Amino acid sequence: MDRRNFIISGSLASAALIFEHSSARASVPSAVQEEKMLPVVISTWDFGHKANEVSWQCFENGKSALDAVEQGIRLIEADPDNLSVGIGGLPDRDGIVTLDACIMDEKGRAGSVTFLRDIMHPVSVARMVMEKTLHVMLSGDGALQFALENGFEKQGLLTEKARLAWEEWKVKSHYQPVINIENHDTVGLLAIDINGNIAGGCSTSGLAYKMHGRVGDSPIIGAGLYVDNEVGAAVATGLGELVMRSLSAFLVVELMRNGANPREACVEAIRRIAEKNRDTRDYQVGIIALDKSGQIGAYAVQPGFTYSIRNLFSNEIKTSPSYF
Ligand code: SD4
Repeated sequence: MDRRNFIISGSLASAALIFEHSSARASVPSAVQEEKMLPVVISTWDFGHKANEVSWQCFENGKSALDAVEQGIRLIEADPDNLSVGIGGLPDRDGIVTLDACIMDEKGRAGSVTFLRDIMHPVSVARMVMEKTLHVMLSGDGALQFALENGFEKQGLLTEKARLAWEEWKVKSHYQPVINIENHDTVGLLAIDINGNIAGGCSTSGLAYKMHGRVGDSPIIGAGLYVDNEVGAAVATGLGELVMRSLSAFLVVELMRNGANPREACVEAIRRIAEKNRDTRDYQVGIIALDKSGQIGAYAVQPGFTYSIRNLFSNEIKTSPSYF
C-alpha cells in the first residue's frame, strides 16, 4: 500500500475505532479489517507512548520502519527527565554517564555502540555504524571518535537531577552498585511498516550506578534486540546480565520462527530466565515482540512492566502479564 492509502486507511481506522466502541464491530469496512495489523509500533514502558507517536508520524510521512525506530527512540534520548536513557540518564558508580544502543533493519543489518560518553543520541550513532562502516559495534573512545567525525556534538549528559540522585546513592549504598528492580528503564522500540518491513532499536544508560566499563544487553545483537524480517523482532529491558546469558531477543525470534506466537515466545524466554535464577526475585526483565503479521506479545518476570502499542486500532499503554 502506498502512503496515500495508508493515510486513508488511518482515517478509516478512526471510524473503525468508533464502531468498536459502540459494539458495532461487524460494521467496520472490510478494507480496514484486511489491513488492520500494519503498521504497528510497540515500545517498552509508559514513556514509549510518546515515542510511538513520533514513529507513527514517520509512517504517516511515508518514512521507513528504520526511520520510525530511530526517530521514536531519539525523543526519549533527548528527554532529561528520563533517568535511564540518553541525557539525564543515571551515571555509573563513578558519576560518569555511559550509553549503550543498537539498531537493526529489515535487511538484517545491525549497528551498535557501547560505553559511549557525551553524545545524546547513541541510537543515531549506531545507525551510522550500520550504514557507514563495515562493522557492527563500536565501543568507548572509538565510538565517540566516530560520532564526532560524523557530525555529532559532544555534550555533558549528567544533569543536576541525576547528579543529586547519584550523590544520595553514594551515601545510602556505601558505594556498592545496586542491581534491583528499580534502577533501570530502557527504551526498546519495534516497528513494522505497511509493506511488512521490520526494524528495531534499543537505547539506555544501563543499570544505574553500574561499575565503570560495564556494558549491558541493550547494544548486544541477539541479547537486547533482534530483528529478522522473515519472522519478527524482539527487544528486552531489565537486568541485562540475565538477558545476555540467554540471548533472549534472538531466542524469542527463533521461537516465533518455529511456530510460537509473540506472546508464547516471550513467555518461554522469560520462563528460562526465571527458572535459572531461582535464588532471588530482586530483578526485573521484560520482553516485547512483534511478528511479521503485526501481532504483538509481552511478558515480564515481575509485575509492573508496561509497554506501549500503536496500530490502526489502538494507541495505549498496557501492563504486561508476568511470571511471578
Ligand atoms: C541494561 N537492559 O543495561 C539494560 C537496562 C534496562 O530497563 O533495560 N533497563 O542492563
